[in-house]
Amino acid sequence: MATYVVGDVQGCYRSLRALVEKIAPGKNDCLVFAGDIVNRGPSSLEVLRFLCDGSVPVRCVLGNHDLWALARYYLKLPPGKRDTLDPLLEAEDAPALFAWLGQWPLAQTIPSGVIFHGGLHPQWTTEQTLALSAAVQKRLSGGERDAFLRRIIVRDAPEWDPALDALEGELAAVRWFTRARICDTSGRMDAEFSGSLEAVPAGMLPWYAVPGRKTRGTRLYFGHWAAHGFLSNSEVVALDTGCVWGGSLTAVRAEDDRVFQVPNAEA
Ligand SMILES: [Mn+2]
Repeated sequence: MATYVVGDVQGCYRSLRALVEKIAPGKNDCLVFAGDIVNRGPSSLEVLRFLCDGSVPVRCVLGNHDLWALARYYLKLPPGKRDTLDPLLEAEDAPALFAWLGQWPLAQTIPSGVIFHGGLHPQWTTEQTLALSAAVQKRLSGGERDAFLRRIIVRDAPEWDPALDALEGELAAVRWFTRARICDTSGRMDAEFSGSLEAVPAGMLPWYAVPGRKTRGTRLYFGHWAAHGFLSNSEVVALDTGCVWGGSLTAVRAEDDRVFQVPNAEA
């Protein structure tokens, strides 16, 4: 009954298969993906088919690229720069694959903590984090899905504020869950920065390092920040090791922190 938490796959199917072979999960084990399972890499279609086919028990949280893929499919949008989603969008089983992808929340509980793709606002409690994720999951599974996706991709979400109404609050939450890396001590995020820890500008810090962060005490697992690199301590586990950029694909076993890692196997 082990839980393996896996970093950003981004369409790297051969690397994913190599990692799963290394883990050799039993049928009572579960792989939990930290989001961005598709795009940029060569084989998003094969990745989704593999995760969807039920041979390995899988759970996911959505990343920015997953939301972008959902938006491209349901809103019939043209490709963004460096998109590699066309074979997936044009597949005959695309309806089932996108229905599967669109079912996942932005954050979920695993036995040792909480997993999400990007970051959490320092003022959110763990309970509030899961409630915001559930609200967005509901929005994405209902009649407002397309209108909500359209708002997400124009990237006009406000800064998080507890006084925001439900819709604006959920949009601010999506931005945090899927795009956060750094912010200032008041929780204003810079969603464009993607550099290393050494390159974090003065006055900014990793979202998890903000003093007084209210999720302290819950172990947090996240991806999205390839230049950050792997980190595992009592508070956070950073899982994006840049597989799609020629790095490696990493998983951590929640029960004992054992690390499983394979080099990029796409070429
Ligand atoms: Mn990402």
